[in-house]
Amino acid sequence: MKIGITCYATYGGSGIVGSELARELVRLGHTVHIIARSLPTRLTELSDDLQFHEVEALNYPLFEAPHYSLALAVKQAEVACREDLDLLHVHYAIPHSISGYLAREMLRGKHALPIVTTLHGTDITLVGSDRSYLEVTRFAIAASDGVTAISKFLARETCRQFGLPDIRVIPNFVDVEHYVRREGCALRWRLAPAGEKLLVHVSNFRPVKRVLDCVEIFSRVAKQTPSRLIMVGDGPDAGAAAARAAELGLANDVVFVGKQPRIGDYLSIADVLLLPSETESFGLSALEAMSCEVPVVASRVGGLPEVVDEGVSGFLREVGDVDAMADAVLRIVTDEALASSMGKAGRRVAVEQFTTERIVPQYLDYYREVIEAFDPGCREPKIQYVR
Ligand code: GMT
Repeated sequence: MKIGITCYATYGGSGIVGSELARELVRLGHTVHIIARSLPTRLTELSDDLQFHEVEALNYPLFEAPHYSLALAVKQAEVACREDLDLLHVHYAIPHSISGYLAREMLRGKHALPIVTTLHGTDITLVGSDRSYLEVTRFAIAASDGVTAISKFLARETCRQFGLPDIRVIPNFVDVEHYVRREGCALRWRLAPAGEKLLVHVSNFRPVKRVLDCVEIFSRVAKQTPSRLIMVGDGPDAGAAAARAAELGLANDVVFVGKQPRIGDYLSIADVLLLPSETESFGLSALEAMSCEVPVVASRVGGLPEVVDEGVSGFLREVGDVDAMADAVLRIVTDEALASSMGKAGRRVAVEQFTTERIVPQYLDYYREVIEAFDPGCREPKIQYVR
C-alpha cells in the first residue's frame, strides 16, 4: 500500500507512534509518505519507500500566526495525488483530522483518499473537550472514514463525550528488540557513580505530566536511600521542576538531560520509571520502560491500568499522592527480588501483548477494511453520532 502519515514532529507520544508505525510499514514492504511540519525526531533513515514532505505555511502580516492546518491540507492533497496514496492516516485529531478532511474534499472526483484518524489522548481529554474545539473535534471524528483509539479508556471516553457508537482500539506498541535491559553500561556509571538507585521520568514536561510531583516523590525517596532522579525531555514545566529541586537542596541529584533522541538508553538502565500524570490515555513511556524490565510507579488514571498491572509490573497510586508514590518506589528499590519480579512481569506483558509485530498488522487490516468500504461519491458523514 501507499500510505500518507501526518503526525506532530516534536516530542510527544503521538509523533513517536506515527514514526514507529511508518518505519514498520516500510519494513513490511509498504511505501510511506510522512507529511508534517518537520521531520519527526525518531525518523532519521529516509529512503525511496519512506519519504518526508515538509509543510511550509506562509506567514502573511495579516495573519496572527501561519495557517498550519490549511497548508497541511494542501500538502496532503498534493502528495496524495502525486504519489497515488491509497489512504491518509492522521495522528492526533486537532487539526490533522480536519486538514485530512479538507484534502479529501479538495480531491473529490480526482483521487479517492480515505482518512483514518488515530486519537491519542489530550486531543480528546483536554483539547477536544474544551468548548473552543469540541464541535470541530466531533465533526473531524464523524467525517473520518475510520477512527482508532490507543486504549480502551480513550475509546470509551471519546464515545461518551461525542455520542459515538464505538471506536476501534489499536493499542500502542514497542520494539522489544530495541527496548531491552542493559546492565553495567557507561551511562549508568556516569549517572550513578556511587551505585545510587536511578529513578527516571520521560515526558514533554507539560502540566498534565505533573513533573513537580516527580521531584516531590524523589525528595522523599532520597531521604531513605541513595538515589538520583533523571529527567528526560523538556517543556514548559522543566524550569519549575529544576527550581523546586534546588529549593529542596537536591540540585545535584536531580539531573535534567533535556530532549534525547535515544530514550531507550535511559530506560534500559533505570530502577524505576515515574509517571505521576494528571491524565494518561496510554503511557507509552511506561510500556517502553516495561520492555526494559523497569517497574513503573504511576497514577491510577486513564489507560495506565491497561498497561501497568498493579502490584505485578508496578504500582498505581492516586493522582498527586506523592507520599504513596514515594512509598511504592521505596518498596521497589529496597527489595531486589520484588524489583526483579516486577521487571520481568513488565517485560512479559510487553512481549506478549504489545509488540510491533503484533499491533502493526492490526493497522494494516484496518486500512484494508476502510479502503474497501470507501465510497468516493458519498458526502454523508462516515460515522454517526448522537448529540
Ligand atoms: O499529551 C501528551 O502528553 C502528548 C500526547 C501526544 O499525542 O503526543 O500523548 C498521548 O499519546 C501518547 C501516544 O499514544 C500516549 O502514550 C499518551 O498517554 C498520551 N498522553 C496523554 O493522554 C496525556
